[in-house]
Amino acid sequence: MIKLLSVALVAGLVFESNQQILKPNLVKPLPTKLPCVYLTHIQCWTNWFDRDDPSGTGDWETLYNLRIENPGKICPEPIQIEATTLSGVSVAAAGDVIFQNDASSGFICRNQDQTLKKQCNDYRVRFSCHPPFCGGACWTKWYDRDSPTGTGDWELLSNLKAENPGQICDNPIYIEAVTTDTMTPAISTGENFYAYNPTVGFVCRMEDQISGQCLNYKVRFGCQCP
Ligand SMILES: [Ca+2]
Ligand SMILES: [Ca+2]
Repeated sequence: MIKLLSVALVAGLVFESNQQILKPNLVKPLPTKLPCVYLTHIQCWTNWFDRDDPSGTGDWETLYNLRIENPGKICPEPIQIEATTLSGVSVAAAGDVIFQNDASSGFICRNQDQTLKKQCNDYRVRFSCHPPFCGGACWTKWYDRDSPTGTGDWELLSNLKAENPGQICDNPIYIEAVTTDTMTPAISTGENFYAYNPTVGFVCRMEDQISGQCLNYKVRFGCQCP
């Protein structure tokens, strides 16, 4: 669920002029040498893992063993761990004494630590991760090539690519535009945009505004992670 929410959060920044969200699966892979920033506020959960049961000394869901048994399925540096019983009951509600429960080493419930019964519950664990493990986008730096002094603020992808060779992927999947002074999202300024999509870029024309003026915007592009 969190993975879906995270993707929706990023995709929500992307609007064609007709407000349709672009599909990221139409994009070619990025050359690996392009500069890239991963947005660290994006997080996703791995699958649930249940490698052990409490019949021996306890329920050992250690990160070390999980990595060996599930190669590539857990990111190098998990941020959080979540453990529940196999039926979904939280650790706190299950009431067992837990020996270890952290994102750097995993989860252990030892039978010897339980006072009121002989065995731990059977637990499953999952870990939260950042991009690029989550998929999601790899972001360029911010660009502000124009100011709204002529006909408007023109931050076209074609111009930005020509002026910044090798910095922007061939087919960006997301675009984000904010004002240069207060970082206000473009969609919150109330101005009308002639273009605002990751294929064309961003344009605010004076003639489309009631005030006859545009704010100054900067843009960045989200590319498929290498
Ligand atoms: Ca288990
Ligand atoms: Ca600008």
